Amino acid sequence: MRGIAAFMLAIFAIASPAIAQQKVVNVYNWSDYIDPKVLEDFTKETGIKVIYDTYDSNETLETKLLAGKTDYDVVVPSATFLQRQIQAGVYQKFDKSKLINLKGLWPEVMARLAAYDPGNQYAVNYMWFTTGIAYDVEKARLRMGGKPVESWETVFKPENLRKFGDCGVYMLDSPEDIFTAALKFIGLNPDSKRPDDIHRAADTLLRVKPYVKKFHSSEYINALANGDICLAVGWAGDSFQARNRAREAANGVDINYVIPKEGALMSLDNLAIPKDAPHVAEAYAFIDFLLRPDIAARNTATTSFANGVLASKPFIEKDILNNPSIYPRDDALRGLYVVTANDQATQKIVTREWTRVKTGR
Ligand code: N2P
Repeated sequence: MRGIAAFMLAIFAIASPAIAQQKVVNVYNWSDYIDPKVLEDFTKETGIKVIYDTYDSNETLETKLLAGKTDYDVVVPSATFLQRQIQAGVYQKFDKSKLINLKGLWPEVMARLAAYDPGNQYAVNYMWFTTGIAYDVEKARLRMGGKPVESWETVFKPENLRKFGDCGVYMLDSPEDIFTAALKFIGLNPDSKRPDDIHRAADTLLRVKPYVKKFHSSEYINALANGDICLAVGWAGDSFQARNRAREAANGVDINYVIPKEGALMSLDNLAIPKDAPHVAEAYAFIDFLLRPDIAARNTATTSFANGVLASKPFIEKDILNNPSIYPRDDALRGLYVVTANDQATQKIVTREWTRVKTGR
């Protein structure tokens, strides 16, 4: 008996280094941006453990990527940031033979992404979406005298936003999303890089700032769902997550989201592998798993964001697929605007002006 025990122990001693070396992938993604069960299923199928960390701003991701080695294997930059980061040498080119599910990608979406990543060499689209206005249907009705929320005027005219001051307004803590909307509202090019224009966008915001409770890019989901706020400039999927959370809580809060009639920013969030990623094979396995049509559909079902896999459409529930604020129809798509990457000098001005908006200095 003792002999067998000793033998078993010896076997364990030999086997344990293999256990300690379990394969892992380090993923850094936006918060509220995946079905958590997808991560479990990936590990079940591949044996690769996912070490998962989240952020809620491109600036946070960029600061880490530019500071040097991160240990991340998969990150999810928005297209404009991706473009600047590609130029900074942050990413490795894809070996497309390692991604069999590339075939299901959405050609139009990848073509839009190619404006930032020519030839689609460094990234594939994960989700795409608009930045618009989320609001509490009943509280907005009372404050708008029955008129619909449909215009950036609700947000950027002080006399309008003022009416929402008492029930709470949040805005994304993201100059790209907010300055471009303000530029559109004042009739300037949302993609303007002119310092004067950026300054005017900041001034527009400073006029409505007294009615903004917080600039934050993830807390608005729960704040809307709980009834703590009644209006947010936010992202489409997050806004519908707020609606779903309120419905689950059956708390009487009804949230809607609108793409303003003047147009809205369309953004693309994309999967990329940093140049110094320690687990490249696992990164490919993870990205390929996310591109599997049934998996992409599950992530859309959980997050209410449109994904970049055209082949996932048959797996997506009709109420999401037919929601034009999530999957805009062709005519609405034409009304959306896109922006290009800021060079470093412009980005500095944007950061300075954004700080002026948030701190008043
Ligand atoms: C996820 C938000 C992702 C959209 N909650 C902004 N990149």
